[in-house]
Amino acid sequence: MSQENDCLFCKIIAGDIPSTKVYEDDTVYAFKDINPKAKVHVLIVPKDHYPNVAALAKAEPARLAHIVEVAQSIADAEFHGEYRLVFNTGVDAGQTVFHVHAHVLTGEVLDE
Ligand code: DGP
Repeated sequence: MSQENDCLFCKIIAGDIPSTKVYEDDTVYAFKDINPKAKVHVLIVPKDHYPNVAALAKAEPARLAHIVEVAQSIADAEFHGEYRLVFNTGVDAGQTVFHVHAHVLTGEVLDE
């Protein structure tokens, strides 16, 4: 796995910073967001470091598709398969952690 020094989510994946695991396999890790914006708010990250979703899509499109599958399975379990999937990309779009992460928002009816 390629990881980066001083990356918060690489440290979470490595177990150096605690998190509440929702799902894990060989390629991705999913955990509860520390500041939930919905009843269920899960972050899904690739275990390898990519700075944003475009970099992941270019390098490993199958892993991006897998992240969507994992999001679907979380929503299937939590809220009849319906969910919002968000990738903030860039500071001005609200990205604060530069290790690509999918926000999965579900578990309740969401406002627009
Ligand atoms: P973004 O703004 O799209 O980069 O989202 C970063 C998210 O990461 C934000 O919703 C809060 C979450 N977050 C930040 N630090 C931690 C942490 O230490 N643990 C967990 N579980 N989530 C974190």
